[in-house]
Order: sequence, then C-alpha cells, then structure tokens
Amino acid sequence: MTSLSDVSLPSRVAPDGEAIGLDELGLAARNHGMPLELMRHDVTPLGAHYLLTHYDVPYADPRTWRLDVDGRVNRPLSLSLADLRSRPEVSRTVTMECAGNGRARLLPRPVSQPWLHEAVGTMTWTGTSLASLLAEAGLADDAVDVVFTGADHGVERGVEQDYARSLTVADAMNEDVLLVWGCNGVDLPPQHGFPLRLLVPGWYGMASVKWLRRIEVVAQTFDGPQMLAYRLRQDPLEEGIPLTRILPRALVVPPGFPDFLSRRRVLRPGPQVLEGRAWSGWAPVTRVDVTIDDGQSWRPAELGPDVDRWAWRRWTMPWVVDEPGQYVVQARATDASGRTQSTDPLWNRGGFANSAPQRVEVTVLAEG
Ligand SMILES: Nc1nc2c(c(=O)[nH]1)N[C@H]1C(S)=C(S)[C@@H](COP(=O)(O)O)O[C@H]1N2
Ligand SMILES: [Mo]
Repeated sequence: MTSLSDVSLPSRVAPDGEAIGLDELGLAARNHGMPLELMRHDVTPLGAHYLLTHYDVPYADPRTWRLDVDGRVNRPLSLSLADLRSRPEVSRTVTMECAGNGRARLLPRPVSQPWLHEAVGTMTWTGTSLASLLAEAGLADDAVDVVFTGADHGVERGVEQDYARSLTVADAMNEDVLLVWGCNGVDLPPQHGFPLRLLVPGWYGMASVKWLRRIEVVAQTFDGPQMLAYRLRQDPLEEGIPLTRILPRALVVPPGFPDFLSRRRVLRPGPQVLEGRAWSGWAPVTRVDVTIDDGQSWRPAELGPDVDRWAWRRWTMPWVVDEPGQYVVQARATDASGRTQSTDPLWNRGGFANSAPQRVEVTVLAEG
C-alpha cells in the first residue's frame, strides 16, 4: 500500500444479490438515524437528530478557534466565537434531511451510507445571519461563489480533502442562511459541528457544512470534490445535475407496536389516529395523502399548523381498524410548487433524493 487509491475505491453499485456489507454497517453505526416514533415531537430531542459525518469528528478548542473570512472580499475578517456571539442572534426551527435518505431502498443499491428513511430531524438552531457577515466583509465585484470549509479531513474516492462546499453569491446572501453555534438551547454538540456550522434551510444536509473554519469568496465556480459528488447521475462519467433543495416527503409515525427484529407493526382493532410529518425545501407542504391498502386508494390527511417556514408539518388521519389482517400504510406529500412524491424511485448512481414513499406493514390482530 503506497498510495491513497489503495485505501479509497471509486463509488460502486452493488451487483444483484449482494447484501449490505460490513463497510456499510460500519457507516450506519456511526451515522445513526432518527427513530421515527420521535416525529411525535415538533422538535427532535437532542441526540436523536440523524448524523452524517464523512470523516472523523474533529476536536475544537473554543478558546483558540477562529473563523476566517477571506478571498474576494474588501475587508478580510478573523473572528473568535465571542465575536460571532456578539452579533444579532436568530433562532429558526429547521428540518434537515440527508440527500442519501432512502438510498438502501434502491435497486441496484449504490454502496454508501445505507439509509432507509430516517436521515431526517428538526432542531431549533441558534446563530447569526451569514448575509450580514458577508456584507461587513464586503464582496468584491468579481465574487462568484462562497466556499465553506470544515475542520474535518479525509480521503474519498482517492481524493484527499477537507470537507468543503460552496454556494453561489446569490444563495449565500439569502437571508435564511445562518452561521449557527447552538441547537435546541445548548451549544452545538461535537458531532453536529461544534463550535460553528453553516445552516442552509431547505437544502439537503450536505450544504450545511459542520466545523466551519473558513469562508472564502472566489471569482470562479468552485468544483471541489463534494460539489462533484452530490449530483444526480446515471453514468459515472456524465456531468449530472447538482443536488440543492429537498424534495417533498411525508413519513408515518409507525402505528401500534413493533416486532423487535423485523420492525413489523402490530395493532389491535379499534379507532386509531395515523400521524406523521411532511416537508419540502421548495415550497410549503399543501397536501398529504395516505393509503392503508398499499396504494389502491388514497385519502387526504389533515395538516397541522405551519410552525416555521423550513420546519416539517404534522399530519393526522383517523383510521377505524375493524378487520383483522395485513395492511400497508403509506403517505405522500405535495407542496405549493406542485412537486409531489413520486411512487417510482428516481434511480441514480449516488443513491440521492429517493423520495419513494415509506411502506409500513401492519398486522391487525383478531379481537381479544
Ligand atoms: N464538515 C462537514 N460538514 C458536513 C458533513 C461532513 O461530513 N463534514 N456532512 C454533511 C452531510 S452529508 C449532512 S447530511 C449533514 C448532516 O448534519 P448532522 O450530522 O448535524 O445531522 O452535514 C453536512 N455537513
Ligand atoms: Mo448527507
């Protein structure tokens, strides 16, 4: 072993019949999902939000940590945590979802973090506006992209790198984008980006760079490896379509009680209320449809209050279960832009943006 290509292979699609392997299990154990029953909470309890960390969680000393803002700016800045915290504070409740959510359901399966449906969470994030910081630094006339670099370092598909992602100047100046140091009322935990992360509401999680240490304004389009990786492609060599905003999705709080191993749901007859959450990064959710017969018939659910522009919305649907037997419950979200969850998974090599509906298999027991 003398080169990085000996330890880091190109991306791969599992051949027919290849089960999830130990590499994928290792990733799944590090990067946990949110238990779906916790969707009963408007805000995901601390520690239960999903996690996705490509490399290692870096160690940061808050006393010496600094954020550098440089490149094509008129006044480069170097800020301590105290400098940042003295800026006007904003808190927003935001739903974040990994672009790979649903990947393990694709056939053939792209080999990577094998999410089922649980790579989502909603926290109340506290920080300050990115746009006002960039305005203070003053963007040069030739500014094109803003590059955000984390303190974490690794190798991926043969390329050694710091995790880095960019936004165009227009996207970075959007007033919703925040630099955050807190979540759910506490300092960011190390695994969520301590001491500072970017938060890009409405976008898939990869845009929200954790352990942020540098913001560099550049005069050309940034095409770092994480910009090239998060694209929808059928073929590894094609240019592909960059992932940006979150497609609409609804999930169901699994009803009844589970079997330990299969997670199959068990219910006793009687009145039930099915519930869940729905979100979209494109436009507010306007409709959720629910089926209990595996898609033969759909009925509209009732929507709960719109809590925050970028937070998921609760939905409910009464269900009087009178016949013992097997049921398959699914939910589908539609947003105000007219986007709706497709029932056919959108297959792509990266396994991204698979918003095919969750199928919840339910066994209703005979009375008694
Ligand atoms: N520096 C850095 N930022 C990162 C990542 C990372 O590995 N390193 N992972 C990204 C991805 S793919 C996702 S989905 C979100 C996950 O954020 P969370 O772990 O706080 O839920 O962080 C993003 N930001
Ligand atoms: Mo992700």
